[in-house]
Amino acid sequence: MKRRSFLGKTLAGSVAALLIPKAISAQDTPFSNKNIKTAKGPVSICTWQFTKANAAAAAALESGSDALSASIKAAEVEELNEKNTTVGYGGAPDREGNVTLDASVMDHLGNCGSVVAVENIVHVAALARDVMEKTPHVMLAGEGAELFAKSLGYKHTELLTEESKKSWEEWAKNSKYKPIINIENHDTIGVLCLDKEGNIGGACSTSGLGYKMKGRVGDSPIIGSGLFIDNTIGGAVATGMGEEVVKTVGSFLIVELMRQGRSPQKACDEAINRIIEKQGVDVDFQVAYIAIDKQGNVGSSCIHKGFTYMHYQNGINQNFEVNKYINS
Ligand code: SD4
Repeated sequence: MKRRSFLGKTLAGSVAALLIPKAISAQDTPFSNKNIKTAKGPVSICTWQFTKANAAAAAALESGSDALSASIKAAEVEELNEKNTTVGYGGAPDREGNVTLDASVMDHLGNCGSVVAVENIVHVAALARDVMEKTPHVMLAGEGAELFAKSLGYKHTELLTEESKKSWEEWAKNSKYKPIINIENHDTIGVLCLDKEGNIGGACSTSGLGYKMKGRVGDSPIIGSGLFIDNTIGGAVATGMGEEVVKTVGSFLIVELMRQGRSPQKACDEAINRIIEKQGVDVDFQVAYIAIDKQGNVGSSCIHKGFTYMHYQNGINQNFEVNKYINS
């Protein structure tokens, strides 16, 4: 059997090892649900260095918000951030110049909702929740999702900013279609929260691949791929090349591996390993996962160096760099 070694995380700042999230010391012993003790304080984690977004989730959790509402608060920060070209307003368009957004949410009861290829609506994570709560369905796509949003009073917003239009026009000069998600060009927000009640909820929001084919859908709105939560076990969320996440049903896989006794860290490593085993280590795309268990232990793994995530607990909101996965 191959021994997988993962170099763990180094703090992006110069904070002592004591502050490293518990994932590193998490045990890999199988556990039975009745023995689970939840973390003392609430925990929120999110992909990338979205400090403000994670702080928004943390503030909500500290004031008693449920995990799903807090996760959506974090997603909303990035959906409004026009500098983030992979989420919401200012997101990169498809190759025809249309910005289309994907999002999903899941709560502690196992309910979920998602929206796919939505235009003209900024807050698609909240919209995914509305699909979950106000319709008998799980997914709404395209125009139907937009009409539903408008029927609820969501405002019409032109999502293509001057800046992203300029970049797209530049790209369109050659319109070379090579959709690659590497280290530099993606910033999807995936959030997982553990609230004061010990419940887990999460959200994921993205504009997907920049200059994608019209109609292309990634992993983010696919429950089990971009996001999955089982409140008795934990949750996971993905960022990176969605096609590879979908092929391995990554987030569901991580939660199931945690159910079998793996720590969030080992479960994330294994999900990355499933991709690398098929594709080799020299792939030019990036995939990264973050995961949390019922006790508040967290883990994260990615194919290439360059991925970071935010972790909040007990008043400390920090960014952690994840070393690239090493299979030895
Ligand atoms: C997708 N996973 O649509 C998303 C892209 C992404 O940061 O994560 N970008 O495939």
